[in-house]
Amino acid sequence: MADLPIIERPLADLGATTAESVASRFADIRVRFDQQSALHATDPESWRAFVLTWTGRKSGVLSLIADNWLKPAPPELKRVVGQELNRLKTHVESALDQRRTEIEAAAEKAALAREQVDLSLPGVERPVGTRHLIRQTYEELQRIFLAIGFSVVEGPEIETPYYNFEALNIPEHHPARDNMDTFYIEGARGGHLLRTHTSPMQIRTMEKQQPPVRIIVPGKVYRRDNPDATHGYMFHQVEGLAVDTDITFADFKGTVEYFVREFLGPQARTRLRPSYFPFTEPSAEVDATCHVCGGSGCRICKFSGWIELFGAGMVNPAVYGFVNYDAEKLSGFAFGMGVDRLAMMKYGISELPLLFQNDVRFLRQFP
Ligand code: 2U9
Repeated sequence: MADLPIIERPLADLGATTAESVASRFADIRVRFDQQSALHATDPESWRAFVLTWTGRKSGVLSLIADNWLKPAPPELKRVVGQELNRLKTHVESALDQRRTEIEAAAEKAALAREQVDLSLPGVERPVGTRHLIRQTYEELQRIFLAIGFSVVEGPEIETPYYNFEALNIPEHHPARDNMDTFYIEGARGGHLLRTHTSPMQIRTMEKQQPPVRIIVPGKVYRRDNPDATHGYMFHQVEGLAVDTDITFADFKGTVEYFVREFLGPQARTRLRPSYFPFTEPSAEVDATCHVCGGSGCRICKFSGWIELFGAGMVNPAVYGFVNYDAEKLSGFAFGMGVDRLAMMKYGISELPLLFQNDVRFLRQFP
């Protein structure tokens, strides 16, 4: 690339037999170098090639001059050629150094420019997503109960009939046991099942812990329901249990009212409607004034003014027998909430499947 044929031949062939003529040969080389460096200085790629051309160990110009001019130079010229070559080397290397720093500086500047963030430019919106509504609702329920001394325990989704039914006072032949509602794993009724509520974990906790007990148990539960607008075969529950030596119905009612005010706002009023659950006695459905119409009646509350929130009741003493708790000395209350249902109610969602279809157009509405 240097197209410097003269360096292929010894100085003698070029008639450079005096110090002056040697110096002028070298001056030609230097001029050529300066010309070429100016030519190749623009883009890093050709510059690298240019550097190699001049400083290449094997066939670089400087090496060729050393091989063809210095080595064969007659003794009387050796020192002159040597000096000239060193001066040329110094010139070439300092020029290359200076150029390299300029190039690196330019590359650095270009990189900086490339990286330069023009803060005035609008940022690139990276959709970060949000916590799922079920998660948001669950965390709100957790906040409400942790604030009054409840702790959170979680348990296995695969349970035994004993913990999912028997220990909860749901005797053999109780309709809830019907495999209509329950997913049995080994097919045989005696086999394991997918829990239909998180209550088994309350039993497991009482087996391991002496009273007082104040826990909430969140988690997925499974029921063999035909999916429709408000039912799915898997949904999320939060159940709660408080057992101690002096818990009264008033404590139960007070806790329920505290929850409703925290969850729906201080204006929400509570109503307890008698109900039945095998594991609570007395049992109640807890209603709250409709959060849409404030109780005056609207489409959401089917013009009743009331919205059914969750089920609850005083723990049925029969349950204590399964966990060696002394029913004479202890009393407690429990509740069970469908988190999906509460989320739909709170965020005005009419279709349960919307919560699980991962349609960002839907999910994006709830920051
Ligand atoms: C023990 C003792 C009592 C948990 C309770 C309910 C009432 C209830 C339903 C609400 C909506 C299930 O998700 S849902 O379909 N649950 O209404 N659950 S009392 O009572 C217990 C639990 C454990 C040891």
